[in-house]
Amino acid sequence: MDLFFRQFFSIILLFGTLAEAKNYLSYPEVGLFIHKLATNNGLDPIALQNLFADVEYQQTALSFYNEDIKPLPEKCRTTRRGTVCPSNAPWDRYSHNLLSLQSVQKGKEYLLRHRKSLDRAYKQYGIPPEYITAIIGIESFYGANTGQYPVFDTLTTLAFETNRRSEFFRSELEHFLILAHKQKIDPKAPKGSYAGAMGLGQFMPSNFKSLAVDFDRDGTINLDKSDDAIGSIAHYLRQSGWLKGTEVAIPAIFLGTRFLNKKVGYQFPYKRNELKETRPKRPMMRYQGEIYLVKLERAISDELWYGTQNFYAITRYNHSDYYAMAVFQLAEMIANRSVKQSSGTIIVNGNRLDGIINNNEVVANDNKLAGENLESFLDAPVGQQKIIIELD
Ligand SMILES: [Ca+2]
Repeated sequence: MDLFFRQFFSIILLFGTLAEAKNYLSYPEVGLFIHKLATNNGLDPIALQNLFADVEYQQTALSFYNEDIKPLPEKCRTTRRGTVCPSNAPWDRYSHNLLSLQSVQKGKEYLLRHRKSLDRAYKQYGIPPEYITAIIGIESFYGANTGQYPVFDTLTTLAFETNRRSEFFRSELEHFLILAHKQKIDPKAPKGSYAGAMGLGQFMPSNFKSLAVDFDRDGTINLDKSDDAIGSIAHYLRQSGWLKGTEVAIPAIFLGTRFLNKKVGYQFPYKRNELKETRPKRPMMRYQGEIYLVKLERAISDELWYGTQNFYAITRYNHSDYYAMAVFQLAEMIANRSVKQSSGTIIVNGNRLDGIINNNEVVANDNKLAGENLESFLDAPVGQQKIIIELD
């Protein structure tokens, strides 16, 4: 699994068909790569040379992993109230399409349609149906788009052109060619995402062997079919340490507009007593383990969340905090639980402050508040703070 910025999908559709033939045999690393596969895995070097001599260079796929190429901004639209431009803040941009009303609605329909298989996966692996559904929704829009990119050409482009994940993609290309050799399929045939991932859950070639399961027991693993995809995603999350019946993320409070006090993300687990500057908005009922701070950069201020071990498990599917947060929020919305907070007013000791509550955190424009009240605010037991939040 890798990054799937579905909000850039329109760009893919725009440029996805533009392909340029390229001979990768002129790259010295490709010669070594072929030699290694022939020597270690018994693949035919002549067949491999023919493959690499004629590759459709995948420029759009590459743009997602080479930061010099920026995605096109979304267009503003004119309404009766004036011109409305979408927020260009990182989380707003990332989540815009992934968490659309349409995506939530399709998710509810998918969950109902595949209830039996999803319930069986929950019994066997402990992963709630809405989470498996949300992953299928984000990865392939519930099976409607499993990718139109030629997997071999895409992985070759990403493996040998300059980009930040080229080493990863070189390993995936190796897995892919060995898989094709063993299953006796033409490497040029499979289609996938711009990262070379395949099926409803967008499994990368390296994950097939150890994590994909034949959940409908028909003798083959077909990740283009819902049953096998559902079982395989559940198996993947279970193997990544998912704890049955435990929260995934809860909103947290901090004072100020930007959270800069601590390192954030799945790489940095914290014990509860290390988190003095923040406070969960409600008690965590079923989880005592380490906490991951998840920061969502939004237009006016940052949102902060506490992620649990289950949040971390989702990042094993795709190594991105935003990805895991999108899965969490989509799953919760599919299950009719709210992840959004209201805007409102802050009242401190009876005084109305010029501030906003942007989603899940208190934001005050009055800096005095931070100096005078932050400690007592955060040290008070939940529900007894002197700051009263009025929600509209
Ligand atoms: Ca099967």
